[in-house]
Amino acid sequence: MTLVSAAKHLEHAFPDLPEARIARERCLAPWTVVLVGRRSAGKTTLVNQLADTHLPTGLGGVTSEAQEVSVGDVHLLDTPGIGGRGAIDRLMPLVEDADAVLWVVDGLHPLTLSERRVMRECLRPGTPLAVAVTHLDLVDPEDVDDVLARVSTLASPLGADPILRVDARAGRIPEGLVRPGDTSPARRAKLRRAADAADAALVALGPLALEALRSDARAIWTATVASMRADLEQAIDAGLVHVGATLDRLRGLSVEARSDVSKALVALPSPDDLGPPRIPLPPAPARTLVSEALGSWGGLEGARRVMRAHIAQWLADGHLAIEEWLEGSATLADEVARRARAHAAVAEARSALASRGPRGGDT
Ligand SMILES: Nc1nc2c(ncn2[C@@H]2O[C@H](COP(=O)(O)OP(=O)(O)O)[C@@H](O)[C@H]2O)c(=O)[nH]1
Ligand SMILES: [Mg+2]
Repeated sequence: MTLVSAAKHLEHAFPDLPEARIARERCLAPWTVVLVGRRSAGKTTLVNQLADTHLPTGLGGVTSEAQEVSVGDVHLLDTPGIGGRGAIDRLMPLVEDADAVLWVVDGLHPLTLSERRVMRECLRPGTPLAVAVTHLDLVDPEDVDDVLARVSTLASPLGADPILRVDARAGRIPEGLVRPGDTSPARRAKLRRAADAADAALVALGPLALEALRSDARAIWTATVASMRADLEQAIDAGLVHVGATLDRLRGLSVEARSDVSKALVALPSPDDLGPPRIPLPPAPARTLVSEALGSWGGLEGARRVMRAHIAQWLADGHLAIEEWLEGSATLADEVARRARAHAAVAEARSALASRGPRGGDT
């Protein structure tokens, strides 16, 4: 998976997460190619050639501050020349944030010690690095190959590829010079931060809405039935009801309890397609002469037993109804799927970041 598709995955999974959007935007943003090299190597001339601009060059036009110029989806950043004090401090932040670096090397002074030292300090490992060797028209044609060989020997250990001969003032600039691949460590670092933020956001979302809702709903139902049972037990203890009357009372109370529970459940934070659950009422007691007679003979203990059995059954029926109520919600099912996709997207983005070698190629 490319960096960009990893970023898109992340954003798709977290449409509401600004970090994911920012990472995607950064990964799709124009490439920043930073031109570095000694003063008068031909950086600004090269930028003018590539971007069809007229920035001042030569001795009268020494670049004193970094300047950005756009060429299609690439931003070229022209920089002051390496040389003098403070070059590392000036270049480091620019090079660190670069998607690619174009090292402009003056073929008349190919890769001085200070130039190589600055580059070694500033370059992040893995940053695509191309080298353009200029001024070769002023080099004795017999020495050109030696110059290029020297540049190759000294720049290759820093990861330079390709190393091309360029006349900055005329002719076409080879494409490969400013077209970095999908390899920028700066972008990878940004995407890694976005994946971390997405992970943190997933954790902050807490358990799935479904789980929280289920446990809240179960708690409300259990508490309602328990309080009803306590009321009935009180009535039985006070000798107010025998078996038959217990069942009547149970039914009356359960109508109230069911309506209370429905109100409480509908008020829970839940997707809006979740109407009230269909909690059944306890079955109506069979009223026969025999049961009436048994009821009045059963005494308080009999009333308690009957009441407990009915309540236990009703409690279980209610839990079942709540499960069905939750499972029937399309919005909740969507939320469950969305979370699963989000987890998968973060994992994919992470493996896309991990599966590429230091130079960015698939390993
Ligand atoms: N002969 C020759 N002159 C070049 C070449 N590249 C750049 N120059 C000249 O070198 C001078 C310095 O170029 P400039 O772009 O200002 O260098 P910078 O300091 O790296 O930005 C300018 O006068 C350019 O015209 C080249 O390949 N051959
Ligand atoms: Mg310049």
